[in-house]
Amino acid sequence: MFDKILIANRGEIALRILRAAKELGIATVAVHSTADSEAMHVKLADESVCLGPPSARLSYLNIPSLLAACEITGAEAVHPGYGFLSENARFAEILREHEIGFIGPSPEHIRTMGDKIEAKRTALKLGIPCVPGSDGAITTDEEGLAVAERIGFPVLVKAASGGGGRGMKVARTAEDLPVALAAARSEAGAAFGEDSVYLEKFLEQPRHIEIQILGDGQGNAVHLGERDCSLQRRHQKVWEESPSPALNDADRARIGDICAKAMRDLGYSGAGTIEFLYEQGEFYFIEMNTRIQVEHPVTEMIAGFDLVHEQIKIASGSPLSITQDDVVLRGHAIECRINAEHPTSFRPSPGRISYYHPPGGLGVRVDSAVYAGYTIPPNYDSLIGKLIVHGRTRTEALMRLRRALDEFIVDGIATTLPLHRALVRDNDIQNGDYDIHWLERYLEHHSDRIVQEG
Ligand code: MV4
Repeated sequence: MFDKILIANRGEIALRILRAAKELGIATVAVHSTADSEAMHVKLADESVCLGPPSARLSYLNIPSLLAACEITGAEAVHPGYGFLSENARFAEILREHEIGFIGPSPEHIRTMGDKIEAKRTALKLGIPCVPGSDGAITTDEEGLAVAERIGFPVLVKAASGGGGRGMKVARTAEDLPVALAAARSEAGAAFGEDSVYLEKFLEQPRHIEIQILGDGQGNAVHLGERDCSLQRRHQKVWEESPSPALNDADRARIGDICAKAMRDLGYSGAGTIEFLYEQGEFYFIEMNTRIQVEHPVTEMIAGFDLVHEQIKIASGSPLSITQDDVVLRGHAIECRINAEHPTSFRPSPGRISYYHPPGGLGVRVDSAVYAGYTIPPNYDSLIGKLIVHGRTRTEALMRLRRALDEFIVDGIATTLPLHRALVRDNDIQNGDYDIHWLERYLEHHSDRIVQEG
């Protein structure tokens, strides 16, 4: 096991990783920008190193500074958290060249899954069901038309290097297709500097359901059920839950076993998430994330074990300590993301938190790094905390969530708490009756009321 690790992140996830390391008896090194000198992850770590100025490019993404921080402190491995360098294959490779551990999968697996075309080809080969579409990149309008006619309209043009929905265009007819191809290509080129595109059948009203997996790269892999992340706005998740209100036990076992077997065959090492669209009883692979995700606590609450502990143990060379039979999913968990944003316009609201009172009690977990008197800097993601509740049933989880949201006080800045207080009271949400487009439609109709009642 490692004696000391460096956490190349900030905010709630840096704290989350610190806690896991401390429980395993591992010393911790925090890194920070000059904007984060007063941040909680710096206060709670055993040591800290300032990486550079506020701009992420010059601090949290600064690989030479991170290597120097490892060298100075003697950290044996780096946990990248999510975002920042977590899915940068080159970073994982550089650490390997310097004989520093990377708490995550191999650079090869990160690279494969980072290229959406390569990821899909790999998924297909591993027996994971995919959305019908092109076999690889589309280079001409004629090629695109041939694929579209084979799979049927509407089709979706996607960027191979894509992420966050950028470079995605729908074509409803053959006439739309050349325009969609050109638009997706130019958007992808501008955003990612790489303009390969591919084609898929467009699914009109799916849910977003993802499977959590753990592999040890030594022939073992398990799945930990699914998370339903359909409640999103502009590709930012807002509310996640497990189990999905849409799945039955047979569906879960079927897709879970497919994913676990695929990860064994791939020799995947670490935590990962296989993302699917789910429509009319069928799963369609879209992407794989090779990192710990923001919403991982939802899985932890029903599985009852610590995913970051597992990540650290796997990276240090231990085989998985659990088999699929040891995975028992109990009850229901829901996570609400609390952002320093206006609750309906989602305009960022950095600034000083004048008063802070998180909820507590049975089945309530708050993962956050803020405190009363803390000033949220304007330079980073606006996530300031996550409220996760657990109950024996979905109904119990919803009642507990309503109570916990009503207790939660964050004064001095705008937050998305009022949105969550409205969502937990909504009929469709209570019935589990929502898809990936539900939240944006809801916001069109209910924004005034959310602001008034919040
Ligand atoms: C799709 C789709 C419909 N059909 N693929 C959006 C981002 C990227 N991760 C995948 N995305 C989608 N892919 C096919 N073939 C609809 C979306 C999509 C979406 C997916 C998950 C969660 C929210 C979404 C919002 C809009 C579009």
